[in-house]
Amino acid sequence: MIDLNRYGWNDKLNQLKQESTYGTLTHGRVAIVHRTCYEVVAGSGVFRCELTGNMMYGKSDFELPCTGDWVIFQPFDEGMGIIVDMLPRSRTLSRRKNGTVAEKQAIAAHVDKAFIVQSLDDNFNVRRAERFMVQMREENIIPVLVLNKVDLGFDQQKVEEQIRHVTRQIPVFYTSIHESRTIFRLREFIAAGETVVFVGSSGVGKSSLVNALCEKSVLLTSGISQSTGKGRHTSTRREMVLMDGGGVLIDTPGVREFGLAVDDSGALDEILEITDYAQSCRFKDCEHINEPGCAVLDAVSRGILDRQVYESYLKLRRETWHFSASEHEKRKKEKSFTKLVDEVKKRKDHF
Ligand SMILES: Nc1nc2c(ncn2[C@@H]2O[C@H](COP(=O)(O)OP(=O)(O)OP(=O)(O)O)[C@@H](O)[C@H]2O)c(=O)[nH]1
Ligand SMILES: [Mg+2]
Ligand SMILES: [Zn+2]
Repeated sequence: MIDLNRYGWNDKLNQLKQESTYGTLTHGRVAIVHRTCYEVVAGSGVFRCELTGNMMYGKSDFELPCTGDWVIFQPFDEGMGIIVDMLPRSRTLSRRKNGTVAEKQAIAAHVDKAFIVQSLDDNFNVRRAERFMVQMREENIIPVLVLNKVDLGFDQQKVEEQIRHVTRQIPVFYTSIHESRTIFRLREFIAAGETVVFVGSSGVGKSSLVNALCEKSVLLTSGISQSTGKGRHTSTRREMVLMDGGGVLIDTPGVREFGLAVDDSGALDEILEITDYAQSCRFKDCEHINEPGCAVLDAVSRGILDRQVYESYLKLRRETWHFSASEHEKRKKEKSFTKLVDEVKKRKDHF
């Protein structure tokens, strides 16, 4: 028997299940998404499940189950099942799909915390961290910055200077898989039943950190494998594992680019601390570009607000505007299309 509470199951989810037409069937959490099937952890074991046609029909990629989703399924054979429903999502980590303007891709659902992992070598980049922070804040996921590979040595003062504004907003951890003390502190920060997703570039040590936290090799890393003597494994899928003593960890493959899928820049203003100043701008609709009496520009010129943070803000804001404008445009088109179909139907009925 598997205790699903350890996987984050709770009263609220149970309530949602009761509201489903299939409330009496088995529920479970998606651990891995394969091309055509889903590995689902349920009370009586792990099942390989497929979707019913109904679940697939007319759905965008975003609406199909992703890692971390809670689903309801009908077991039909030893370890096999058919997914018939998915519980409503909350706190879904998504990003803009590569090569699209406004298409969202779901990465992990029902997430409590996100560990934004960077390694303290060339990979360290505060602008990239800000980008992740904005996305997390938008979804009400708690962002946490994890600076890994401290054992390699780095200029601590320089790093601290660059992340000062980040430190004011979110927790920051310095870690190394070779220093158990740092792993211990990170583990303490993950409560039982809590879901943590790991994001960041390839090679920063996401899978290694998951293994270190679990105190065993549950995931392949690009380290040298002791059994084969070969190295260079880069993660290719999102995978959910359980940490001893509670905590659900979701590892993700490193991404080159993380396009924002943010619909309103409120989260951005807040996390980059623009709101603090914007309240004092002369005009309510001030865009903080060249307006007279702009308190944000004033803060920049007085050196209270770091110019690089301000520039990063403008850049990210442009991106969120672009995303939400295109999304609204898309919705409008869909609506007018539905209307057209309805009219055609009505006309048909008429004849
Ligand atoms: N020195 C040092 N090396 C580390 C540390 N953490 C991970 N590594 C090494 O960094 C390399 C990459 O680690 P992975 O865990 O595979 O990185 P990843 O972030 O999962 O990479 P992708 O799966 O490609 O996204 C491996 O060779 C690890 O052994 C650390 O704290 N210190
Ligand atoms: Mg990995
Ligand atoms: Zn302003």
